[in-house]
Amino acid sequence: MKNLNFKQGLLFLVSLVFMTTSCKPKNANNTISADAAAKVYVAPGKYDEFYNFVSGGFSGQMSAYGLPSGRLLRVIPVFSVDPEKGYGFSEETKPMLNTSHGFVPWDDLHHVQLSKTNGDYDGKWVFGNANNTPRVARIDLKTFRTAEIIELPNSAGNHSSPFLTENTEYVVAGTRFSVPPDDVNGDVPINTYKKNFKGTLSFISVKKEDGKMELAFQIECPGFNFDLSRAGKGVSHGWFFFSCYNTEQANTLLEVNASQKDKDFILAVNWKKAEEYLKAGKGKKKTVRYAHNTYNEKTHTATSEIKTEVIVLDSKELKDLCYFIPCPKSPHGCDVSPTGEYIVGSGKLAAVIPVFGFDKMLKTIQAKDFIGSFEGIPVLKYESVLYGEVKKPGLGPLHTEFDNKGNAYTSFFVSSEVVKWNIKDLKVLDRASTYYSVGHLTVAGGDTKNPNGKYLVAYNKITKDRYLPTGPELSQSAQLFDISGDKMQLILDFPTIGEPHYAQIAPADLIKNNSTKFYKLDENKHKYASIGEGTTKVVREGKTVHVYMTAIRSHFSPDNIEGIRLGDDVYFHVTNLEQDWDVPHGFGIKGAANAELLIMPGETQTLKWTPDRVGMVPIYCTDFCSALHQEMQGYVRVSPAGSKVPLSYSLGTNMPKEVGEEKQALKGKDKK
Ligand code: K7E
Ligand code: CUA
Repeated sequence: MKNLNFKQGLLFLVSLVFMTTSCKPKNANNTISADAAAKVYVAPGKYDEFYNFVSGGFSGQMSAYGLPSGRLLRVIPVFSVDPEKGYGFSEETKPMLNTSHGFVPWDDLHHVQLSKTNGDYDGKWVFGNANNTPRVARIDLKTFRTAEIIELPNSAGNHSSPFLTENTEYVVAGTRFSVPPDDVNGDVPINTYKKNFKGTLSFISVKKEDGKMELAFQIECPGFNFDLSRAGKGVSHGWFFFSCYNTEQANTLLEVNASQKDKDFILAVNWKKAEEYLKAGKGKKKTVRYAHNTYNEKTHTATSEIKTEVIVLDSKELKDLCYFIPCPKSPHGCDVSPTGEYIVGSGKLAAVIPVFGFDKMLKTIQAKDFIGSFEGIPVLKYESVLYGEVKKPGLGPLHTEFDNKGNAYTSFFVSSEVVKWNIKDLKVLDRASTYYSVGHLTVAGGDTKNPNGKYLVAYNKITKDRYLPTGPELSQSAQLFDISGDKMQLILDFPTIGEPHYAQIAPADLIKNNSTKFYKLDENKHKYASIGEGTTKVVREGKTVHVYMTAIRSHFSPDNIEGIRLGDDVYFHVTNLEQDWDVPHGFGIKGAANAELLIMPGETQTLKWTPDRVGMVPIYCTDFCSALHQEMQGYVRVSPAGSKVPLSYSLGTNMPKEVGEEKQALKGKDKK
């Protein structure tokens, strides 16, 4: 090798590698990929075994995939407008995106949580968080639509959210950014963080029957960054755990200044105790402003209400409510094992994974084994609460989920891998590379009392070289692992919508049979619904025109409208008269500055249109609905302001004169 130059050396190496690979049994690779392919193959016409609900990150949406196929089933619009569904464009859905700041058309959704009963998914709802303008949404899994959104006052950057207690008693949300509370003057110097900034935890109650959310109470905590959280379950039911960083309380260059301390905290909150304090009237009413938006399925219309009050419990004054558990190096994930016995903190910069014992925590509290207090909250002794540390797990631990065999799986961003370890003896059992830089991971049922195991999905941040290039931005990626054996096996890559953070996997059987197939026309209580073509009409109220329109294969009623004038605002209220599964109609009108509509069977949706010129304006159905879909069209005639053209509308009767005359001639009546 001595006299080989660099290039030759490289060639030599390459050919060596080539030789070794080509010496392998010819179809070793094929066997592995054939095996993997068989595992993810869902034959045409067959359903997937699981639903995978995936957060869309900066897209503000959520999406539903089938597993193991990785097929995208639906993007569910939540915190961003969605032209595919008309969400945030139709008059009915606009109020869903209303906030105390007005209409917010785009947010950032990081975490999804399926509703639970007795610690297991019940298939009713899935919740999501808006990170930017703090909100929590509830999506109904009968319709896969956002049914409710509640804004959170005293919060900024709703990251530690939405996490649920084991019977969906509460959806909990911790603020990422601490800020001065809403009811005090926030016009203070930024460097008064320590004095003026507070961290707020919100507890949203969820009604068992219909999922209706209310902001039950908030707990005011010291000013830190709250990052993630999990409810206790089983033995630890009644408690909530939040990871905190920036306990240094830095207000600038956090990258350096919030990484000073050896340990930050996990905040343990006794929410049963909070309920007692609330009952005893220990909460203080605070004046705030937040929007609470609800979609009504009978009127097919959302309403937005601004609320002005919240009850706040003060962690400084109320004893036995909050405790700090020291946790190494800026913890991110904070996950609770299926039995509720263990709390796993994942310090982004730590070399170990600390596992805390819930019973040890209780004993430490009882023995008052504190190392001090922070703004009135006792700080427990790390060694006393610690069950043990997972040694040399990897670099940059982020999140942990659990299987049904007593194992935990932690994602490592920096070393780009998933590491499997045993909860009891804390030994590392297996590691699998991800491509690349995994953030969240999820195991089927991985945060429940009874995980399904079987599959794990890693959600990766960087995907250079995994897919065909698509310009400067590449698709984010999910990677599916079979975890049923001792070793994790990568069996599928699939691209995702937006940037996935957390996701959950639920058995399809929990959800699929409850799916709404269409809305019943006789239950349609929309103010402008037309139940049947006989009730369609066009009504002028000054400069506002309401078009009561219907759509059925394959025409609109009416399909000829005249007498619209410049200066009018026209509202097309289109009712889809179909009563069958999967027969939506669309509605588009030339020049509509707002949007189009997509109307589900039995539903009424409204498009506001303001004509901007005189002339002939076509309308048509945008969703291919029958062999004569292309015939599903009509015209609106726009006349100048002040025109004398009378308002008229019709379907099938507005014929040319000659045709009319011919018809009459055929009947033998000659009027001439
Ligand atoms: Cu780790 Cu926002 Cu849950 Cu992303 S967060 S990865
Ligand atoms: Cu209706 Cu196409």
